[in-house]
Amino acid sequence: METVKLSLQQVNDLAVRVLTSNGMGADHANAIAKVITAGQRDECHSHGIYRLIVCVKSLRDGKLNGHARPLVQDVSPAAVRVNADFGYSQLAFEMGLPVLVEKARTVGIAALAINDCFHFSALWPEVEAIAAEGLAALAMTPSHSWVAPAGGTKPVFGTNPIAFAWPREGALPFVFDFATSAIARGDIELHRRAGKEIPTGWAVDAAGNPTTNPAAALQGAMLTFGGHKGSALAAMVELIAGPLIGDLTSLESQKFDEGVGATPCHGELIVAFNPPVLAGERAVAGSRYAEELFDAIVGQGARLPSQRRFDARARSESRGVEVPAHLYNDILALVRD
Ligand code: NDP
Ligand code: PYC
Repeated sequence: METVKLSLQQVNDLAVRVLTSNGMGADHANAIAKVITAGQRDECHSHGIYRLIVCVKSLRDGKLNGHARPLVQDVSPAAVRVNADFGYSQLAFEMGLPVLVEKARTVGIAALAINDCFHFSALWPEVEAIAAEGLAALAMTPSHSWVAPAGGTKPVFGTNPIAFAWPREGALPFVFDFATSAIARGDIELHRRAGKEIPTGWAVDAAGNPTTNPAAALQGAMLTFGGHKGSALAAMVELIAGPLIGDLTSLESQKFDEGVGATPCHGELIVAFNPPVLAGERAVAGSRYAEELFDAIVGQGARLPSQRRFDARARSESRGVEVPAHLYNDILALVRD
């Protein structure tokens, strides 16, 4: 496959150029470029520069507010809300983060609810940003109704990711971040672009039959990971990152879209935990037990989640990234002069 080599700065500059030339405000474009560059750097291809295609579509279709002014509301000693004003979620997260961190440091546990946001990104940049402050973090968000419940064949849930980070002294944090569907929808879209089949178990076609055809999967229903267990977790994400914070489920987000095919628009829930407050004088022992847990995992040859990503990060930071030439050309074609 023909590829184009780019430095991380070039990826960032390209993302800003694509977004601002399509009418997005520079503050939003910079915040989005940061997470897209991080996705490409960490070889999370479903949430790297490929996402610019969907971002531009959403901007051009006029549903999204490219100049949104997020509003931060201090709701209670342990809760902050940011209304994203129907813009993308990144700027709202950046504005809510310091308030969330301050509250979690004081109270021990605090929640950031983001409302009315268009959401396309991976969640690990957010939980990692919280872990960098010495806090543990959990984040969840719905999407559009693309995923069938276990035992069914019709889409109800979003791909509903759950991300978690645990801060570690002198080491990169423990982080996982996965969709509650068998795979992110973006990965199925990338298979379709590349003309590759998908594995069985990811989706059914519109008639409810198992399929390995990505286009049929996108028109049918995706499946949850882990059968009824992933299905219950997907329902939990719908509830606590939807109605609990006064926002839409994936079914409602799909209706709001009105067939446009824009990025899903709904809410996001992010919770931060401060171990020294919650564990008190047991916090030092707690950190030791956590390290023993990680040692017991890697000590038998298993790997920690995010290790692949961190290895990719180190490579990309020294050598830059390789982007498929057809994807690079499609993205360049989005620039409006
Ligand atoms: P994957 O199935 O690729 O990976 C999920 C997690 O499992 C990662 O933390 C990964 O670490 C880890 N992992 C994978 N293999 C192993 C292994 N052998 N041992 C230990 N850990 C492992 O992710 P998904 O396709 O489910 O999701 C991809 C991304 O899509 C996520 O970042 C998610 O936030 C995003 N997404 C966003 C949505 C949104 O609405 N905004 C919706 C759905 C998904 P590693 O990365 O190091 O391999
Ligand atoms: O890949 O499933 C996905 C996804 C949905 C919204 C953003 N990413």
